[in-house]
Amino acid sequence: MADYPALFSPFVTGLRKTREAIADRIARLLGRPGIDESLLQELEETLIIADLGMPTVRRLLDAIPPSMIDPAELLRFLEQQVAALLSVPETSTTSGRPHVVLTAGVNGVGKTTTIAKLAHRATREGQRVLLAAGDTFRAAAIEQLHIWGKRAGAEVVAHQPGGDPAAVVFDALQAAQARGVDLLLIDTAGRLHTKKNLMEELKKIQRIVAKNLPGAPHESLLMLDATTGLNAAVQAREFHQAIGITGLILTKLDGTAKGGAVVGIVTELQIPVRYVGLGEGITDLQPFSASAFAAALFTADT
Ligand SMILES: Nc1nc2c(ncn2[C@@H]2O[C@H](COP(=O)(O)OP(=O)(O)OP(=O)(O)O)[C@@H](O)[C@H]2O)c(=O)[nH]1
Ligand SMILES: [Mg+2]
Repeated sequence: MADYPALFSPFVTGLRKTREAIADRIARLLGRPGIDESLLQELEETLIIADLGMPTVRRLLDAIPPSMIDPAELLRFLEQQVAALLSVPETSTTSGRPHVVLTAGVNGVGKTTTIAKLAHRATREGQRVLLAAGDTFRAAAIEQLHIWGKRAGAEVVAHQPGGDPAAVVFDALQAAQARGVDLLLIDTAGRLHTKKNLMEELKKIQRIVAKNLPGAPHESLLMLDATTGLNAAVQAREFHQAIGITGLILTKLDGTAKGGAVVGIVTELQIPVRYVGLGEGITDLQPFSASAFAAALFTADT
């Protein structure tokens, strides 16, 4: 399988830990003379180790054509199936100028870092980018956004710590329109999906945006920490119910052996993954590719 284009994909690097956890097993499967019960059992264990989750694992195993006899063919089949599962239909995101992106997620998942990465990508393309410091909870959060803004070449609109995030967002929207900004990224405080008042606050932010710029927010992105594995799906369901998530960003994929959880999460939620975070640096963000991801998961040797 050495001629896989995926070998050159950043997903191979990003999925290193996940791949290390299953690569030996994949190689062993490939070395088998044919497909039998014990191979299928080993395959099941391998997929569970990668954290695809039982429903997805069952679904994949059930889809294997009984006539299939070659293990290499089987792995290619699985790769295609996983790529198909990850290719959920695009959500209806609109565009506008400024293009407004609301971000959300539980504490510490990597929202602010990811906003910096997104800002960096956009400024490098020549876009004018504004960041709204909607996390007014901690003074450090505002300071952090200023630092990232400088690095990314983006402007920042912030209020005093403890202020109303919706008011910051209102000001940022005005500023974005007045200054001819292309992209407005709204940072928000981390919040547990179980805290009703904090979820209401998020809804309020979204309402303020919609009221002041029809059609916005154009995207509501949920950041999920990939190291949480399949548990992230629980958070996603609640956030989706509150604000209607248009896309997912899986952060810290570099730090987990549970990268396969992405398959389970996407299959369950039917929300597309837009980007994955592959490190702490400002350039460590990659647009998600279902086929590259699936290939990286099932390629034994690099
Ligand atoms: N390895 C790795 N670390 C990451 C990635 N993304 C973010 N981090 C780290 O995760 C930690 C938290 O990142 P933040 O961006 O502050 O997370 P946050 O969601 O804004 O946190 P709160 O605002 O406190 O809820 C930092 O140490 C980041 O460097 C990633 O893709 N890979
Ligand atoms: Mg933050």
